[in-house]
Amino acid sequence: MPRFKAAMVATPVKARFEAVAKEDFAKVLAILKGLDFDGVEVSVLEPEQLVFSAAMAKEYSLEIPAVGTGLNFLHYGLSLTHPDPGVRGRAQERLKQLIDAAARVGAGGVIIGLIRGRGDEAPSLEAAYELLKGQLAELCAHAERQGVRLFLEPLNRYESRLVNTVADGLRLLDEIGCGALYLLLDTFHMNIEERVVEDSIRQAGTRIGHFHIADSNRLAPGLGHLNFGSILAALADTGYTGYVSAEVIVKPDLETAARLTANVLRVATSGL
Ligand code: LER
Ligand code: MN
Repeated sequence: MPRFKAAMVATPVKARFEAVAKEDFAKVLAILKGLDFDGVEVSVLEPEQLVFSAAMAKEYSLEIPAVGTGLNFLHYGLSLTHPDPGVRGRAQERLKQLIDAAARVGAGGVIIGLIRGRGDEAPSLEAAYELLKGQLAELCAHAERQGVRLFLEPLNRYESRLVNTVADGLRLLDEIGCGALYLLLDTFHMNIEERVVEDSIRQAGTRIGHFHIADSNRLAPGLGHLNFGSILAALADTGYTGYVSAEVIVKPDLETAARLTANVLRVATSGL
């Protein structure tokens, strides 16, 4: 039996983000289904796009393990830590709408990635951190009521100064103390920020709610220099049996990127 479920990040939107499958959504679903994937992670702007994606994914019997929200920052500038309370409020509102939509369509969780902001918009990093804590506490209470999980993703320093490492993420989870808040670990960011990727995965342990896989250069696994045998062995050691979702630059083409992901999951987990 496979150890983890397989997904790939895709979007029905003309996204300003490169590590996502942007081809015709039906084509993406057909390719993933053909390669025996279990789910498709969707990156959206509006809740309606999630509802639409979920209806299509259902036709291919694919689950939606997580909903990416960072496009709302990249396209609309919505940030949970923006100095303007109006912008912060709109970010909060959009996330609540996406949590509600995730509950309706049975998606696994909602991602807090870039929508937290870069950390340099508020008067100080400390002020941004405090804003983030308050916003996440409110969002998590809402998510808990809706039966949806929130996935806080440590991001590398070039994308945000707020929560770069697993240790940062665990600290914030402890400070907030909300049962619906989990970590999303991403091997691309971890390769930049962690001392030993495998040690950090073990440290995160049961608080891992979702997992992004990409090679060192953010291409599909196998096209860079990360050791997915030891990374996925560390993930298995935590008892994690959820989704491993490829968030990769789709090169040389979608079918190859998806096939490489499926292969690495099969090979790296065959002895586990
Ligand atoms: C999103 O999952 C992610 O990893 C970020 O790099 C988005 O900017
Ligand atoms: Mn990611």
